Amino acid sequence: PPTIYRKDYTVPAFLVDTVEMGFDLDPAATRIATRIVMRHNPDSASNEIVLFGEELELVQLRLNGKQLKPSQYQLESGKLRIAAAPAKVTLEIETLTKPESNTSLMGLYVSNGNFFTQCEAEGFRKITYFPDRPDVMAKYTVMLRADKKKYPVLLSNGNLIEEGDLEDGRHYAKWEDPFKKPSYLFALVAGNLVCQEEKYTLQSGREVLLQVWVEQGNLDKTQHAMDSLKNSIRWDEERFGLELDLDRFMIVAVGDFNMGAMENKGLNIFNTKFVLANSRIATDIDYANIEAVVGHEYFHNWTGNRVTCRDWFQLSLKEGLTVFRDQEFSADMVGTDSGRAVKRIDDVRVLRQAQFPEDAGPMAHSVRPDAYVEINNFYTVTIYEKGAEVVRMYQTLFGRDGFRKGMDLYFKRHDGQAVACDDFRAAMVDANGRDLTQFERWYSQAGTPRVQVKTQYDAAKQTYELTLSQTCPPTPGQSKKLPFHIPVAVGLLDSSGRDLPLRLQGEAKGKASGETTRVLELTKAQQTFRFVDIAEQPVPSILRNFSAPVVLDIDYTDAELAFLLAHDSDSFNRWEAGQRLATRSLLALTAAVQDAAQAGHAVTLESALNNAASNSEALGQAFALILNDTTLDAAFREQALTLPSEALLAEQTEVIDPQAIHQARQYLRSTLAQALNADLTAAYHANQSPGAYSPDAHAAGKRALKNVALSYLIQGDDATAHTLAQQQYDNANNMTDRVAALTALINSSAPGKAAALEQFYKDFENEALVIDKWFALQAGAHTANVAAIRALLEHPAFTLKNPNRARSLIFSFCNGNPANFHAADGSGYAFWADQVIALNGVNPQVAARLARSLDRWRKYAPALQEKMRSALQRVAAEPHLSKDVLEVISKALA
Ligand code: HT7
Ligand code: ZN
Repeated sequence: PPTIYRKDYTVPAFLVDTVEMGFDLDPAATRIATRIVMRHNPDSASNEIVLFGEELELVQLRLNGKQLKPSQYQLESGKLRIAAAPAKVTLEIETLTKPESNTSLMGLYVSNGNFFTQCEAEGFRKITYFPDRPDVMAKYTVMLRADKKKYPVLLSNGNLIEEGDLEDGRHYAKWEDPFKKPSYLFALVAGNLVCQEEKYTLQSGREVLLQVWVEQGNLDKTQHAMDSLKNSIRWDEERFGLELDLDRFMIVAVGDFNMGAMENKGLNIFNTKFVLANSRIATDIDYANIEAVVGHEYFHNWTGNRVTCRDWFQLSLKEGLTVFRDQEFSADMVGTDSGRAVKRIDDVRVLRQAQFPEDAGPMAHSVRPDAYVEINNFYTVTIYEKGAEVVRMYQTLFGRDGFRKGMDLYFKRHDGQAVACDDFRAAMVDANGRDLTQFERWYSQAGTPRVQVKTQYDAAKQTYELTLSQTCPPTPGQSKKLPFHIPVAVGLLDSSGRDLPLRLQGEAKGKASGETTRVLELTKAQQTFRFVDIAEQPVPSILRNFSAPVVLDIDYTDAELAFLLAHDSDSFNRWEAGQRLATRSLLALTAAVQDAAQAGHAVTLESALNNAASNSEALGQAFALILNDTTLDAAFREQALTLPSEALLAEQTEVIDPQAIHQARQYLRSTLAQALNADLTAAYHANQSPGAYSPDAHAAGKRALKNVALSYLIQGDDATAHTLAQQQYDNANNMTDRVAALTALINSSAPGKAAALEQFYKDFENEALVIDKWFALQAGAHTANVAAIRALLEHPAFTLKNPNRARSLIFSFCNGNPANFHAADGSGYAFWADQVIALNGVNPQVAARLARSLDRWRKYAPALQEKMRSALQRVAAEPHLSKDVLEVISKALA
C-alpha cells in the first residue's frame, strides 16, 4: 500500500458549496443519492475532480445533468477522477452500500438492528464518492427515509426541518446543518431509540435542546452523561468564552464502536461505555471517564469542528488541543488543588505508560507526523496525549491569561477554516509577543527528551546552580535531534521543607520576590541557572506539575526522596518522589530475581529478595506517613500508595523480564502489606462511604483509598483478608466496591472466588458493559494463562465482532497481564497472532491496535524475542492483510 507524505499536500482542485443527500435505509442494501455543487478552486492549477470511494456500488453518475459514461471518468484504487472539468459542476451520484455486512464499523453500519455512521477519518467514502478530505467544507442537507416501525427515530446533523409519513409504512426526516463542515463530521442515526432531553439556557439567554439517545431500557443510565454535557457547556463559556452554536445538541450511544466517541456536528455518537452509568453498573472511574469524554467531544465543537484540520497530518491540532481542554475541564470539576494534582498524576501515568513506549518503539512519530500508510493507525497516544502536553506547555510558558489570548486570536483568525498546527502556534506566539521558533521541534521531532540535572551549592556565595542538559534518542527516520524548548518548573525546599523565594542571578531584587516556583526555559543542549541569596543547601523540586513531557534524570538520595514525599508543596512532585523511591526498590528487586534465577539453586529466591529489599523498610515508613496523614485527600493518598505498574517498570529496564518484574512487584506489595497491616486495616475501615452512592471526587477518593488498602491486605492471602473481600463483595451497593472485591478475591485463594465470579455473571448477564468487566477481570488475573483465555474465547457471550468485548478479553490479556502473556513457551504470542489474524478479517482497525502489542519486542531477552519475531512473521505472511495491520507489522519487523 502507498505511503502518504505530508510534504505532498496540495490544495483541492474543486471546492464544494452544498451537499444534498437522500438515504433509503435498508440493512441489506441502502441507496444513497447525493448532489454535490462544486466550483473550481482559484488556488489550484489542476482542473481534475478527484473523488474517493470504497466498497461502493456506483449506480449512477451525472455531471451538470448529463450521465457520464465509464469512458468519461477513471475509476481506480479507490479514486474516481474526472479530467478537464468545467469551473462550475453539479455532480449527481447514486451509490449502494450493504450496512449489515459492514463489520469494519466505518461508514454506514448496523449495530443491534439500528443504523449508525462513523466517518472520521475516511469513512464518508464508504457512503458515496466524494472529495473526502478535511479541507473541503460544505453545507449539508440530508433526507432520511426508512421503515417507521423498525426505525422510528431518524437523526442527522443540525436542525430537523421537516418530517412525515411515506407509503408502505415508511417515513422521512429532513435535516439541515447551518454550518459548513468537512465530510468526516457527517453523521446519521436511525433506529428504535429513546432519549432523555432537557432544555438548557446559555449564558447569553438563548435556550438549547439537549438530548441523550439510548436503546430502550437504558434511560435509567443517562443522567450522568446529561449532567456532564451541561457542565461542559458552562465550562467552555466560562473558561474560553465559547458558546454552543446550535439550537439542538444530541448524544447517541452505540454498543459497537471502534473508539470512544465521535464529535459529529450536533450529533455526537458515543461508545455506550462513555454514556451509560448508574451505581449498579458503573465504577467511579467509569463516571470520571464519561465526564471527560462527553467534555472532549463537546469541546471539539470549537476545536475541531468550527476550526478543523487542513489534512490528517495536522490531527493533533484538534486532538491534542481538545485533550488538553478536557483535562483542564475534569480538573476544574474537582475544584481543589489536590484534586487537580490527582488528575495530573492520572494523565502523566497514561503518558508514561503508553506514550513514552510508543515514542521509543517502531511506530514512533512526531506530534505532526510526516508520513502514514493508514491514517487510522495514527489516532495514537502521541497525537492525543503528547499533543496535549505540547499545548499545555504554551499555558505553562504564557500563563492562563496568555493562553486564553492565544485561543481568542486563533478563533478570530481561523473560524470556519481548515488549518495547520503552525497556525495554532502562530496565534499563541502573536498574542503573547514571543518568538517560539524552536518550539516547533515539539511538532516535528519524535522521541522523548531526557533532561539531566546537576546541582551545586556554594555556601560562601549563597548561590545554588542548576545545570540542565538535554538529549533525545534517535527514532525511525530521525537519527539526529536538535534541542527542544523545554519549560522546567523548579522549586527549592529549605531544611524544614518550606519553599524558598527564588531569584536568578542578574534579576533585580524586587523582581519575582516571593515567587517559589520558577519556570526555567531550557533551549540549549546544556544551560546553567544560578539562584542567589540561598542561605542553606536546598533540596530541589524539578519539573513541578510535570511541566514538560520529558524523562528527568536526577540523583536523589533515598533520604531526599522521603523528604520530598513528606514536604514538597507541589503535590505532583510529592507523589513523584514516592514513585522514584518505590521504583528504586522495585528495580533492585527485579535484578535480584534475575540473579537468583541465574545462580540456580545456590541462592534461594526468598533470600535474594530479602537482601535486595534493603530500602523497603524506609519506603514502608514513608508510605505509612502518607497513609496516616488524614490532612491529605484520600484520593492523593491512594495515588501515593499505588506502586508503578509492571508496564512502567518494564520501560525502565534495559532488557525486559516480565516475570521478574511481576515477582519483584508482588514481593514488595507483600512486604509493604505486612509492615503496614495495622495501618492499612485502619484506613480500610476509616474510609467506608456509607449511605447512598455518589460518584463525586471526595466519595470516590475514599473508595479508592479503601480499595487500595484491600488490594494490599489480600496480598497476605489469609482468612482475615478473604473475609474482608467476601463481605465487601456481598454487601457492595455500587460497582466500584463490587469490582474491587471481586478483583481481590480472584487474585487470592479465597474459598468463595469461583462462586462470586459465577454470581457476578448471573447478576449482570444483560448488561453488556458489565460482562466486559467480567471478561477483563479474568484476563488480568495473576493466574490467567493462555489456556484459560482460550477457554473464555469459547464462552457464548464472547464475540470478536464487538470491539468492547474483544478489548475486554484479548487486549486485557495481551496488554494488561505481561507476566502471563510473555509465558516462556511463547504460547501468549501464538494466541496473539491467532487473534490479530482473526480480527483482521472482521475489523482491521481493531486488529491493528492489537497488532501493536508486540511493538517493543526488541527490548526482551533473546529467547522471547525469537518467539515474538516468529509470531510477527506468521502474521506478516497472511495473504489478506489489511493495510492497517500490514503497516504495524512491517514497521515492527523493519
Ligand atoms: N475524533 C474522534 C476519532 C474517532 C475515530 C477515528 C477513527 C475511527 C473511528 C473513530 N471514532 C472516533 C474521537 C475523538 O478524538 O474525539
Ligand atoms: Zn478528539
